[in-house]
Amino acid sequence: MTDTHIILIGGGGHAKVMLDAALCAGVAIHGFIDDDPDAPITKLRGCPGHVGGFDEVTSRTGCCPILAIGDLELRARLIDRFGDVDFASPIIHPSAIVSASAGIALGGFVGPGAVVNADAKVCSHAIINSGAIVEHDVRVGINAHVGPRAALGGGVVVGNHTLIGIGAVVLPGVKIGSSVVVGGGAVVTQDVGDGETVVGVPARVVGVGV
Ligand code: JB3
Repeated sequence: MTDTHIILIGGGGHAKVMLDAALCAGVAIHGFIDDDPDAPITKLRGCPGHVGGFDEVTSRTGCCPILAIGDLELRARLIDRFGDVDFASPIIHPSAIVSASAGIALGGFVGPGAVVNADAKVCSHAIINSGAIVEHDVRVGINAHVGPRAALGGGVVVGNHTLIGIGAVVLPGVKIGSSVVVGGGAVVTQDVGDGETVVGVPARVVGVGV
């Protein structure tokens, strides 16, 4: 699919990072949607124009939105709201190392210095943030977020809408459910159930949110 007009959904800090990656990769961004027309992204050189609301995207052919907001619950709501709109191809920073055998699905983002290794699968709308490491045979679920400098060992499974916090480590083969929060800097040594929040070294369950 050739993206004609990529529209960033959101204009805050995460959108700035995505715009930066797109510009470095030579990917043209047509505009951004945000509730605030003066959102932070407008301060960036090369910032695209603020376009109208959702109708602007869903009604115009050739418009391909991509989520550029960090909040996973909001992202999940927006995915539902957009329905079967064609989302944009993933935006991948040119400094990221992505194996030829890895797969990054539509709407994904791979940040600067990230590594996605052999046979890893990153599902739609997932975020692999700056410097994160996704090792071989890992599966990152829909709309999951692997935070900056987090590291997923070989064969790890991450569920949908799950946050792996900044600098967290998940040992090889561990399975993490959906809608999980792994706290920043945690070291996950055993499987984590849906909706649980785990923190610490070794990571311990501190709450179940689902
Ligand atoms: O930690 C890192 C590396 N990045 C964080 C990222 C993952 O999440 C970042 O530091 C922030 O914590 C967060 O980035 P995000 O989501 O860009 O946060 P913020 O700077 O607050 O920008 C959110 C933007 O989304 C604001 O400009 C809001 O106006 C806008 N927004 C909120 N709700 C919305 C909606 N925009 C649209 N189009 N629709 C909405 O419903």
